[in-house]
Amino acid sequence: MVIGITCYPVAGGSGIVATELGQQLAQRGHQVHFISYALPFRLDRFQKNLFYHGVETTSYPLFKSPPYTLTLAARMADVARNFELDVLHVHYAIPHATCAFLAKQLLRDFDGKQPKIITTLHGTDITLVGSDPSFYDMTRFSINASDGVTAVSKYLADETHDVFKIEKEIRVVPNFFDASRFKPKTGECSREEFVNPGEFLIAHVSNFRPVKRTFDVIDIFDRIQQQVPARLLLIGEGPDMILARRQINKRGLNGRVISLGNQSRIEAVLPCADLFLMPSEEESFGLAALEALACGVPVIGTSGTGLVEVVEDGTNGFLFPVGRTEPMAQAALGLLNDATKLKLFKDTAARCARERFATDIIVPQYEQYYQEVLDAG
Ligand code: GMT
Repeated sequence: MVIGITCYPVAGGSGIVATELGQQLAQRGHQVHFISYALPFRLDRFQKNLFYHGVETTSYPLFKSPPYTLTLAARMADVARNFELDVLHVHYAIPHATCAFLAKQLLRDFDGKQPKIITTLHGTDITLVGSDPSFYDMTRFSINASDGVTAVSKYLADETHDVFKIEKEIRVVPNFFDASRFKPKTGECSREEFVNPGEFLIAHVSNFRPVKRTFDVIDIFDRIQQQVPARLLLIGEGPDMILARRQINKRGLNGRVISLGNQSRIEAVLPCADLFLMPSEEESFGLAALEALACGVPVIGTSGTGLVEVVEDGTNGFLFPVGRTEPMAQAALGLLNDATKLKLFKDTAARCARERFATDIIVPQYEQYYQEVLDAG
């Protein structure tokens, strides 16, 4: 198939899933065309069958901000015309599903192949952004106008049906990881780079937005390090990072926190960690948690979110209601203080992740869905 993919190119779950999917599809012989304003974050090396089409963002004094939505739609139509796309797969409803609809309108007079539009919902496009009253109608319209819609968890599909009163089927295709890269022992980095002998390494990866509850991460870690020697490894960047640093200073934790910023290859670092913290307010899936599990790192996170579909509570991690940092820290300590249990959780984490979410299980689900949408005419 010839597949167009549009996503946000910056570090963030939806862009990462789109990029990994494009790479996997290209490996499986499809021709994949990325259309975005910058080269996606993890698309950092040449690969056969993979192409990139940049979108210009032209500024003009009259525009409050450059109308990216319009230039993106025009570029989508252009790529569809030139490469005869079978499918245009957009990740994140706003504005990508709307742009795809516009592109389709631009292609109305085109005699060649008309691409099918598939929208994948990732989470904040529905739970936060999409349900903002000013985005509600446009999001609902764009989902309904897509030829096919997928969501990364049942939790998100249900939420979309509820909030947007969508009647069409939303296919659940969970996120996935490349088992040849995300595994417990890669030999790429060693614990000694982060911790002294006898210390534990607690990791957190996010875009440091309020929804991630960075303060809870620090609070859980603080409680842990008061009981056992430990260091906190922070990966990613975002608006709450400055406040987080202040909090770390205030609690006198400076010497115990290591910050690496955005890393395009977290699989090199994650296997060094003992535990992963994801106490988010909202999480449609929790890709970073899955990548941690795949590297053999148990997860402490929040129940009542899509994490319940990823983390097996009591088996490869523990889930608690949002904000319950005390029991989260106690659960972490329960593992760190029991070497046999920690080893069991680590082994189970990697095994469960591989059995349920490896690329060879999930990517064919996307291929099959593309085919179903194409066959539907
Ligand atoms: O987590 C974020 O805020 C980034 C966001 C995105 O779209 O880039 O992530 C969402 O999509 C990821 C990939 O499907 C999911 O794993 C995350 O759970 C989801 N984030 C939220 O729901 C908060």
